[in-house]
Amino acid sequence: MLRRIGILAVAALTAACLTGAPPVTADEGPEQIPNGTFDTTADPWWHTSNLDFELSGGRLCTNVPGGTVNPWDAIIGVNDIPLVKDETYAFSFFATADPSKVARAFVQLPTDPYTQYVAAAPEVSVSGNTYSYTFTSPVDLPNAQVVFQIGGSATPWRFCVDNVSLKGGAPPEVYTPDTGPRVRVNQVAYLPKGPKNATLVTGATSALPWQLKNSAGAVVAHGSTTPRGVDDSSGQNVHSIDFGSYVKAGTGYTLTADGETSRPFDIKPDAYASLKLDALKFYYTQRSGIAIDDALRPGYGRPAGHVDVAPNQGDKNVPCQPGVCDYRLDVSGGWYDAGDHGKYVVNGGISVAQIMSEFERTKNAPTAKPIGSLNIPESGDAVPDVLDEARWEQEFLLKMQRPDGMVHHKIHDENWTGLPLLPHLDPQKRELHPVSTAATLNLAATAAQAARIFAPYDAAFAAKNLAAAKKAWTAAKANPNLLASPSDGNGGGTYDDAKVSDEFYWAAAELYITTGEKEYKDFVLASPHHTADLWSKSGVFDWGNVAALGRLDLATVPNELPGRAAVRQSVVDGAERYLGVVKAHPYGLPFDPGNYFWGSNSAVLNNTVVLGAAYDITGTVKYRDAAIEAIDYLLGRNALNQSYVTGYGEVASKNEHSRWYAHSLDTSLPNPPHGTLAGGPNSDIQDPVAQAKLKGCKPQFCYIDDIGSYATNEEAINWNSALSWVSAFIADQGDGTVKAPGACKVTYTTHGSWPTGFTTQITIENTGTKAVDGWKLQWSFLGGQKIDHSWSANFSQQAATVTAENETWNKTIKPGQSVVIGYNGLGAPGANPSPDLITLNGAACST
Ligand code: 9MR
Repeated sequence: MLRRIGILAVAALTAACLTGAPPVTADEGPEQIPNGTFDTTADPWWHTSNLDFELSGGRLCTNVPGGTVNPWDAIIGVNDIPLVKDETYAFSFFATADPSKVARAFVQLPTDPYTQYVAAAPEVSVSGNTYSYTFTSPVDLPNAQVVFQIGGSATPWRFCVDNVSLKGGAPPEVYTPDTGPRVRVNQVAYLPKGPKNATLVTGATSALPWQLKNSAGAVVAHGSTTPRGVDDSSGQNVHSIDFGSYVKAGTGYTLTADGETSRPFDIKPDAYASLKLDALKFYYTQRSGIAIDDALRPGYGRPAGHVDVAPNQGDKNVPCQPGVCDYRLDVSGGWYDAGDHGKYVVNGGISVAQIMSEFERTKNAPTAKPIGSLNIPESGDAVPDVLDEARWEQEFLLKMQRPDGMVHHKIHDENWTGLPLLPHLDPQKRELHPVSTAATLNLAATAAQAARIFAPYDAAFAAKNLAAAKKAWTAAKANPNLLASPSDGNGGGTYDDAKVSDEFYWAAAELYITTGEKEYKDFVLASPHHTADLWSKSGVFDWGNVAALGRLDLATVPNELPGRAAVRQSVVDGAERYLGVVKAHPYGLPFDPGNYFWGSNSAVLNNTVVLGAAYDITGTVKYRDAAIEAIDYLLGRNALNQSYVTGYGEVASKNEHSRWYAHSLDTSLPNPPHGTLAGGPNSDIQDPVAQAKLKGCKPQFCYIDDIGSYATNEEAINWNSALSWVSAFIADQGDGTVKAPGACKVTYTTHGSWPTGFTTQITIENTGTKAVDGWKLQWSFLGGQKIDHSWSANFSQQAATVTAENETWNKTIKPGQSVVIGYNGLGAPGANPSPDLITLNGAACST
């Protein structure tokens, strides 16, 4: 097939020379493939002896025999392609497969070890597609090879290829992001009664006027900017704008300053209700081991991944890496970690913990509201959907535990695969990697948490988790320093962690909260992490630093730890630190690490969790407002003027790195679902796309919405869990009106307990100035406790949550007066602390 691209490229080059303007980009550089169009000949292409060439319809075709084992058992290729170090290349080709198959396309070293400079594994269809990749060559090499590996199929098939192109050898292009208007806002919405802040990029050093306009263009508020100087995170001179005094709801507002008008935004009550759900719905389409039902996620249906159906080798009977073990495990299920098909216990651990904490917050935080339907296969059962989703992962984590209690660190492909590649089409061998102390303690922590949370819904599952948690704890103590290897990174991430004392602390904290047992209490109190300052400006916690997960739960989940008031106060101290960072930052985020790092967006969110938790503990509105302000950064108030959440904001990330949401590589695949968070700016730019485009970037600019940029633009389960927690927190603030505490004091005293039960007396005092006329008292048990027999109120129970409503005779509580009620409860395994949160007619009482 004749191509006109060469002529276009010459035209582009000429235009560039004439204007003296932009340097050539990789795909305008010289063509390096000697004959990629196969118009009259296949020369100088070669094939392995089991293939032959046929020129058919302007394409190069070959009939691939069945019965080969490895991809490299059948190859077509071309030699002697020159590569120049640090230069950027665009590699592309058109291919068809009949029947459709995954083919491998590599630009590589021609001899052992066949180092691949670009490796793609597109799923090639009968009608065919064009596949395009860019990479920066790490070497000077006169004789690289371009090969298509097409072996490994049990049955015969036909492969055709055309327009094979490798262009480049020109200097890397200078990439300039389109950052739009210089007024930066949250492009989704501000809450009517919440904070409203924006940032103006300008050369001006003194205050400038700003105007807020409604959708009709009328000015509804105005004021002056505050000059903030040069911001280190962006290198920009900026001003901040505070328009929080404007409280009227509406859509299509804009903010104008310095002759620039922002992208439009809303001021809207309940603006975060859909993000709260979408951020969690993300997990269903990350599931492994189950077909994704297109009726539940239109456009996202796909066959089950890794269930032992060819070409998958499956997760139901997985061997270890050679020499690591001699058994096999069924480790099917769980969530895929990110854009890859790996499953890693330490990252699954933090993710499922954070989602369970989001649920647990609904039992303990005054403003928290139920989470609602996620439209998953389990919707409609007796368990909240958020817990059904968490259980999908927790069941997988349990499967990673060996009989001796130790837990395998990870399971993934033997070798890295290319993009795109749907989960059910991954042909790689799956392998278990060695057990580690960190993975074992992740299971101890999450299983302990699951044991208390699932107790009211499924006592057997709760008991199974508690047993697994205790066994993991004992095993970790016996093997306290089995570390995952930092070099075990072929085919999957390493998730190596040289320090596990924080994992010990987190596991002990969860085991203590759930059981109340002395061993765990003593461990928590003796751990240096218990009193350490955890509130780093860069990031409070991540998959490798988990002490704050323990500290936050000790502070926010009821327990009787000695010195608990100091634990709660330490979270407030942390929030005070992050509040200071928000106030000092002209972009208003609680994150100030100097250079940004991989997954920075999740660090912004996890620091925000501390602000939210402090508000839950104290009701102090400045912490809540800082948490609400923090989300502005992720939704557009940033140097790039874009939202990092797919489907949210005028200009938003949509090409996150994923093997199955790979729309930009194969238009028959979808983009990531709405509510998917991108990893975010990363100064270390470890991938070839980022290296080609972003060299020398200031931290906030180290991001590109390109599917190839896994270091800045991947999606991941631990990042969406942070988004889920924070978006739920903000959604629960409704229109931003501060919820007043109740004028009541409740004394909740468990007078006695025996092996199967306990007895509790509750005094409700009206501390206000008006009579209470009719009341409903509510609290939640920690675990599986049940009301048995009660007096002086009408008791009912829904899972862990108890409601006690007045009798006719004690309906009225006059100011200063009290009512006493009580009950006998049925005991359940584990601790039975007094609740932190007791509400009277929906408002929190002091306890
Ligand atoms: O989130 C991980 C980040 O902290 C590491 O710096 C990075 C490199 O090791 O790996 C990230 O995790 C990736 C994992 O290794 C493989 N699956 C995708 C994860 C997100 O990019």
